[in-house]
Amino acid sequence: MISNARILGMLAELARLTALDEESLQSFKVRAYENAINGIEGHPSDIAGLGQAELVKIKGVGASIASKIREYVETGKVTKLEELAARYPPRFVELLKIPGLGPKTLKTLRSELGVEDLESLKDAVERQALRDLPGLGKISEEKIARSIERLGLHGKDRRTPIVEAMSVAAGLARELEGLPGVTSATPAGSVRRLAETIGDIDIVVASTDPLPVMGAVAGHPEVTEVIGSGDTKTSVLTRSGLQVDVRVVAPEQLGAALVYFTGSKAHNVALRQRAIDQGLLLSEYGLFEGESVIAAATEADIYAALGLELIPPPMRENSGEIKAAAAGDLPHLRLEQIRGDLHYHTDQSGDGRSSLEEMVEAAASLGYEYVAITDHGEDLTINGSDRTQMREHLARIRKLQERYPNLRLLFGCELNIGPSGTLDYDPDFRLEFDWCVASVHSHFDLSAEQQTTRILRALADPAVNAIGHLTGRYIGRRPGIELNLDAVLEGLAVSGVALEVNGALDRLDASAEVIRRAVAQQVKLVISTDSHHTSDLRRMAYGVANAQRGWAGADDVVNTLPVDEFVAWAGSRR
Ligand code: DGT
Ligand code: CA
Ligand code: CA
Ligand code: ZN
Repeated sequence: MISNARILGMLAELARLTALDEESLQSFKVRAYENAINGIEGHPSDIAGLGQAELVKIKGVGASIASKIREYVETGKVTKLEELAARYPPRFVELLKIPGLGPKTLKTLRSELGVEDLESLKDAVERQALRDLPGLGKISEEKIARSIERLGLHGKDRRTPIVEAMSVAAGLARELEGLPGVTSATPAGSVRRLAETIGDIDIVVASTDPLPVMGAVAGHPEVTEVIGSGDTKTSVLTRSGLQVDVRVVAPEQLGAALVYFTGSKAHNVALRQRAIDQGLLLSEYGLFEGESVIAAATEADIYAALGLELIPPPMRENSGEIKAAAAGDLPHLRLEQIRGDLHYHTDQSGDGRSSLEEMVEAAASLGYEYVAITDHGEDLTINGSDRTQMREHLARIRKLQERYPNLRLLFGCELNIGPSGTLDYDPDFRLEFDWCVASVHSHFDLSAEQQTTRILRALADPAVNAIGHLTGRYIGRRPGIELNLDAVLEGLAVSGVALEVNGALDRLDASAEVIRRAVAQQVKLVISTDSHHTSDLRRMAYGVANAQRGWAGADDVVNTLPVDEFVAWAGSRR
């Protein structure tokens, strides 16, 4: 069965190529694809089995898109997409990721300078050929040159941001799980450890029958090239240029294979040494004493046989976790311990895509005890709400609260931190909110000193409970603001303002490194999804994983608190 994720990938590709073709990211057709994507993301079940008439009932899906979905499900292809892909090969489309290069500019570069891929673009930049083209100039040329460097798009060590790799890995694993003989398919390697960027995707499949898995991977419609294949291992390249290694292992050896292929390599080496010190041998097939198997089926068995607590994958970087696990000192944090989400937009925000009612229902269905609705404040002009709008919004939240006796709705706001650390509204109005997260959304180029002063001033405000996405980075696309981190962490620790662990995979902000330093300085953390759509709620799992990667335990995380304690804590600075 074709997953919704794959259909969404097909539509996103259509949107991207159509934008290129029509030289506009805003054309009617592009928006139609985006609306369909929104609608399908919100759809609760698989849509591959739906007919034309049922498909058009999904919000945002019209007749033309519905028939493309049917074509894709029935034939594995979409004629329109094939046509566009022939004119715009992946190596050309990839250039769209470079900030400053829109569809219009790209078309000009292609027709005027023969730019077809990154190599020819770099040549053109080096020849200083861009500056003489209409609409470009010297400044744009330099900006594009810097973007190319920053993206690291060139060469063999090109790494892919986790947000892209995760969706490919998770989608493929889900499809492989549907094959005969397969008992599980798990993304391993750096994806499972939640590294920020990914070299290649590794998937470990447990099955009694490797053959159908090998066939499905090599013949996958997203695969453009098979790099290598054997009885139990296949390596392929996807349409977007990602390498995927799939390995099939016997179900009774799954634990050993997962430990091995999850890595990191440095963690494996240290683990193997520990085995040797105990007179044992650890391999991808199991933990052995001579010829006999000591442990192999589960990861927990292997770690236990080595005298260790089970180490969560995000911590497996050989940075002290083996020693801590041996001493029983690992921090403990599980997704199930999270009792509420505290960064949460509705369509009250210009960029929110689900209604208040939908968002609250989604939080309730996860069993949360509390949720803070944090739509943008008035300073974010297109997206924000003024006082009157916020008061009306509050009235709707209070009314809705009556229907949810077991879910506390907090009236919140995402305040915008201005360039000098000022916040939206005035001090009294800000205190009307139950919960505020304050974040940077602009002025990324100020000096580290200015940014530090800016954040410290914002967190001194008594209405502020947390600092959202601390650096404002987008992994692989935009570097974060520079900061004096020690000063900021100390400010947080002293004021009792929490540091947000933002679960959006393109942000992962604060980074694991910053989280680890924050935990060491006893800064409180809040793990949030920054949801703009009901389908974003699943980011909580990534937030928890990144907090684990930063060695956070449940005690460090305020949204593990029961509702009354949490509300008391949130109000304590007011
Ligand atoms: P990546 O792909 O560069 O983002 O990073 P990983 O960690 O996914 O590395 P990858 O794909 O080369 O290998 C997957 C896992 O396989 C790795 O995390 C640990 C294991 N592995 C690979 N090569 C070695 C090795 O030479 N020795 C040991 N002990 N383990 C290895
Ligand atoms: Ca890998
Ligand atoms: Ca690999
Ligand atoms: Zn937000």
